[in-house]
Amino acid sequence: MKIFLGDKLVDEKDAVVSVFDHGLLYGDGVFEGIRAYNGRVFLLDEHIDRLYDSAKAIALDIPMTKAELSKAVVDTCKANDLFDGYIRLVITRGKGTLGLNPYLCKKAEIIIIAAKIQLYPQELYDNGLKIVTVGTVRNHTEAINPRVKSLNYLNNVMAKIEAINAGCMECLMLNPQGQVAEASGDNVFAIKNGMITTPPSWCGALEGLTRNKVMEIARKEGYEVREDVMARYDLYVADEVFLTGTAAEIISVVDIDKRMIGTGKPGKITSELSAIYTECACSEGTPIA
Ligand code: PXG
Repeated sequence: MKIFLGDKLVDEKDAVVSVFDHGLLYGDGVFEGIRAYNGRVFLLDEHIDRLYDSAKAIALDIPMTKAELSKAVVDTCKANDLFDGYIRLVITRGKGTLGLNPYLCKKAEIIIIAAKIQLYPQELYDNGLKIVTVGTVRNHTEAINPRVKSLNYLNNVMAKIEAINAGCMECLMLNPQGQVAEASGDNVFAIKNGMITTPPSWCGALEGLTRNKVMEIARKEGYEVREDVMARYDLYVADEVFLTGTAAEIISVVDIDKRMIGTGKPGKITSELSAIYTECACSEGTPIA
């Protein structure tokens, strides 16, 4: 496998970073998870824009232009003959000292891995996911804003641990006010009487690109779509609940905290949106070859 590291493609065995890299020492950095479908990188410009916004929010200078970085992503796919897969784009603060001070890190490190991902088995797409609310509260927006896709994912990892310990593969995270934020690695939507609702990002959700695409598709299909404060109650009594993410795509939730959602089967509107999403993903994007 070829990995993009710093400013060039190298063999996987040579793709090593310093133990003094602040990405490792402090989770100091930002990242994107990107998908390629059918020889195209889906939503590449949107991912690059979000990455630069995340970097700006943590005062991290990415030592490349957006155009150069986009080209590096496409080149990494090409070098690995990856036309369908998952791309992890990571920017760390770079090599520094053992102290926190990020200003002592001379140059941010750029890492691009083009590989495969499968989060959930097909069975769960067919039958839906069971989730629980976890005690780990989503980061306060003035601690680390969840809109920053940072390398510091312990908040999400702690939530995931609780989910798995409870026999679930995903979970529901609330913000410090007790409002619905998102799942550990996905955004959450509810549908009630044909109205589609998802929490606004200020409630502690990453502004997911799958989320944005699904909102765009749903509006085009004539559905009313709102970003609104949500309580767990709104999810419990919804007709349909689903999660969205680059890796997971769209997956139905059929059980939350032992409340059956809707009929207990993936819902009609979710399936309709999911089919259109797949169509878009397979036909739009930046060509690799
Ligand atoms: N919320 C969070 C906290 C995420 O990490 C999403 C929402 C969905 O955003 P996009 O832009 O992908 O629609 C994410 C991204 C995993 C894993 O292993 C999940 C993500 C990233 C990295 C790993 O579950 N999801």
